[in-house]
Amino acid sequence: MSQEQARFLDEYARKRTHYEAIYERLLTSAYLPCGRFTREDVQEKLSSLRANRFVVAVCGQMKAGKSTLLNALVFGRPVLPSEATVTTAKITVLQHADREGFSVTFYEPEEWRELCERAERDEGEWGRAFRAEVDKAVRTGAHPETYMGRVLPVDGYEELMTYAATPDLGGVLSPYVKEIRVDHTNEQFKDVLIVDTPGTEDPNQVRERLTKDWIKQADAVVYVIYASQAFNEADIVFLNKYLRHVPPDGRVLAVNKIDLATDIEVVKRWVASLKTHDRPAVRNVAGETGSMAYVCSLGQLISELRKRGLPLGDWEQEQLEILECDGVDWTDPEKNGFPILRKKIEERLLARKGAAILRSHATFIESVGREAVQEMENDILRLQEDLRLTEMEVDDLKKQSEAIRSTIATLAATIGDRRKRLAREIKKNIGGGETEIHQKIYNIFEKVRNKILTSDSKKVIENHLWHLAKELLQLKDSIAKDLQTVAEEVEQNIRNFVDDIWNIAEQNGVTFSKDFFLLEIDYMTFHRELHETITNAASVHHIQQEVSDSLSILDKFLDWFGKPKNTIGKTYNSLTARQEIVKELIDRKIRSVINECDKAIEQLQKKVNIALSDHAKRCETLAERENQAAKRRDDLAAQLRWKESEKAALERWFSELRTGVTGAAGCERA
Ligand SMILES: Nc1nc2c(ncn2[C@@H]2O[C@H](COP(=O)(O)OP(=O)(O)O)[C@@H](O)[C@H]2O)c(=O)[nH]1
Ligand SMILES: [Mg+2]
Repeated sequence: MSQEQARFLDEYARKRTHYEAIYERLLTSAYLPCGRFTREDVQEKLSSLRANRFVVAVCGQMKAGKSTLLNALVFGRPVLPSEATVTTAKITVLQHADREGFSVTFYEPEEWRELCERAERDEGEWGRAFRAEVDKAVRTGAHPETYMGRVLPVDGYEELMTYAATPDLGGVLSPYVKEIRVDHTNEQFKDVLIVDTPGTEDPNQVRERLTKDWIKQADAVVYVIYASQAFNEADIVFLNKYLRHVPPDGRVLAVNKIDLATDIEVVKRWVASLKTHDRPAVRNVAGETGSMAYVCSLGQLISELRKRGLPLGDWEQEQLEILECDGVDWTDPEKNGFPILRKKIEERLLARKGAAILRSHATFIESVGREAVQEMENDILRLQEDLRLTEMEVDDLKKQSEAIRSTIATLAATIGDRRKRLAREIKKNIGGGETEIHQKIYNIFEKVRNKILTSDSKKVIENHLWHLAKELLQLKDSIAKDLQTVAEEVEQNIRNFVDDIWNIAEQNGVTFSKDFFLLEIDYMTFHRELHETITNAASVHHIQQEVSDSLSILDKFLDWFGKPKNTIGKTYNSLTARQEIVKELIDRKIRSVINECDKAIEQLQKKVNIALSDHAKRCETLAERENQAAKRRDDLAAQLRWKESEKAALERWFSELRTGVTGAAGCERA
């Protein structure tokens, strides 16, 4: 292999690995699908790159030495059998594997039917032979139906002969076999499928079709010619018929058995003369002389056997003696032309397909890359826009909830304040009145008690009692008035309290829920009720009653005046008790007013709290939304960062790839 070829092979292997890595990365990345490319497309490309093999089709007339040439080239020992007859010839596919082995493929049922029909009609040698061999096979009990369409592994060369040799030599199943697969371990042909086709002008139309298919997909075709009859009619016909469509850089013409040519120079002159031949068909073929290799396959095969230290069998020994007859050492590669043949095959394979494979993958990867980058750019734009909107949303939500929070705080503070003030005021008004009233009652009673104890004039006592009665009546009025004032003040305070809430709410743009409006209606009801409570208390009906009760006690006291001292003492005590009752009664009234007020205010506070808690809930929802939006924003930002870095990586990656593409094209030119 030339240095250049070796370099290219290295380059090919390197790029192939590189592209495989790219496909793998694409498949594990989030780029796919992108544009018109799906994961499956990429997967398919990767499989094709992995499975990609060069195909070399070897053709030529029967006995031209195709199998011998391949044995020398690929195995270095005789592995491919020499088929003896046209019926038993098989298409043999050589492929690289971890270890050597064989398998056979039988004809498909339809192919077999087609063959049988054809053989029925064929009156020539092939038809007769085919029918005879099938009869023989059937007679041994090997019925075709058992085998058609199957692929069987073969255990060793001996068994292979059952399928490959002529029925005479034990190849009972040979007529049923369409194709033989041979696994070899020659690293040099790791990526190459080599097909040994049976001769040209094959009467077996199924086999001929398969041969044609192989030639069609071949990257290089090696046409083997028997030197001593080079370019006979059959060669000209085949070359014109099948190889015209194979580009010249895909063909190698191997002129074999040069040891048998009387004079190789005569052959070469003959080949050269073909260029000016009268027949265009011959001239066409002559155009190929540039890709000719003159070889002695047998010589090379023996040399390979020796190189491997394998013993020569009787047949090889015999052949060697024949080869040595003319005094030329055909086992010498310099003489047997194999290095040139090898080089030509490699050149054709690598130049034609190697670069094409790399180019096709590079182009594919570039298109995927372009679309991926494009898609990523679109994604990035979309993400940027999303991010902008989300950021705005976060800001807006934050502002909204801040406004509500501050409103609630202000309201809560004001309401708390107000409530305290209101409670203080009520206490002050009523509480103040309470001590005053007590004091007054105490004074009045005290005065009377003193008079009673110190005076002995009935007139004077009577007089004092009258005073007492008058003062009590006055007191009654004054209590009534006091309580009336308290009621008004309380009402005013509550009115202020509610107004405050409304004002603060209005100033802060708080919209209260429907509940809050209902609340206002409640306030009205509450006002009325409170007013009534206070007025009822202030009407001091009961106080009046008590006072008049006291007066009647005093009346009785007057009646009893002049009675023994102990009666006076009793009356005196009962007056004192009466004083306590009046005091207690007034106390109760006042306490109940204060309680009522407190209760009412507490209720009011509760309702305001409910309204505010609605607000607080709204605020919580807003905060939750803000959190979510912020999370979305962070996600978007992270995604955006990731996309941007991925895009940069992709671009870097594809720019490296472009350099690779230029490399492949360069190799192709080389
Ligand atoms: N003298 C000579 N005989 C050869 C050479 N190559 C092949 N043969 C013989 O030619 C015959 C046919 O070879 P084979 O490889 O089976 O031809 P195929 O039908 O084209 O596959 C065999 O007997 C080979 O030993 C060669 O280079 N020199
Ligand atoms: Mg053969």
